[in-house]
Amino acid sequence: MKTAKEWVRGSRSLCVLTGAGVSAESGVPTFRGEGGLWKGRDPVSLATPGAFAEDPGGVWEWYQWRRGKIRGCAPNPGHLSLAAVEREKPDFLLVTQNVDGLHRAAGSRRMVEIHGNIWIVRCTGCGAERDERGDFETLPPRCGSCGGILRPGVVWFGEMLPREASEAAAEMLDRCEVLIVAGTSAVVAPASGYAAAAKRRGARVIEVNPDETPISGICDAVFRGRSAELLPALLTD
Ligand code: BJW
Ligand code: ZN
Repeated sequence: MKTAKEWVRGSRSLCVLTGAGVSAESGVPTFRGEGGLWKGRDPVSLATPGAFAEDPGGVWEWYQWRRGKIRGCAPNPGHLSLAAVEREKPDFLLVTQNVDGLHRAAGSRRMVEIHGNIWIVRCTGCGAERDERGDFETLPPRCGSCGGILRPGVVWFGEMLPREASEAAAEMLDRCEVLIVAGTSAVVAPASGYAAAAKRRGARVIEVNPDETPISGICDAVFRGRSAELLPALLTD
């Protein structure tokens, strides 16, 4: 831990990739593993354009359940330590796969949400987007201007990542000296390749996760445990 802290402290350019595990201790369910099921369905099978086309109301029901859960969740010390370290680094980017908005709530600003945000709704008819935190009268909700079906502003399997966010992430992976990968199972592309990309460019890669993942083997340091404890220990304590 002492050496890894020195890498982090000594870096001018720091990138952090986060996944659902970082919000686990805030009470947000992860996708894979224990407690991941929703009404007996695999959440990953719901995060597809096909599932939405077939049953938009059912998929929205899942998103409403998640939005309800997230509404009651607050950032944990892991989120807060990331917001704090951002203020100390000349070059910093937080790349999150999370859609829950907890990094922003914690104060992170130099951040990209590569899988979108669960509070954004987008019209499948006219493309209009807005931040909508309230409930809907009907599911699926409809667009006020064109009557089209609204969808959550997230990225499903088979869809492209938001261009600006993925470009910012790619540029940062090219130049960062240290990459911390926290709370992700590292199985979903393209984020699953970010550790290898940074490593090829000479960055030190540090993993924070209670479990082994497909990227563990290429990491320069691995910390097995919870991010709400380990991120503050690594970044700010
Ligand atoms: C803790 C902890 C604690 C627990 N502290 N840690 C074949 C067909 C079609 C597509 C593909 C294909 N083969 C490959 C693809 C590409 C596809 C992909 O990767 N699929 C693989 C799964 C096979 N990717 C895409 O489609 C992406 N787009 C793309 O690539 O475009 C180009 C392209 C298009 C078409 C074909 C080919 C290329 C888009 C991916 C979008 C992912 N979307 C989701 C849903 C978002 C919306 C929503 O929230 O509903 O994003 S899926 C879901 O997984 C979500 C997450 O962001 C993402 C990653 O999950 P994450 O964050 O890693 O969470 P978990 O639950 O998996 O892991 C939690 C971890 O935390 C675990 O490791 C725990 O140990 C740990 N943990 N407690 C620290 N306290
Ligand atoms: Zn519309």
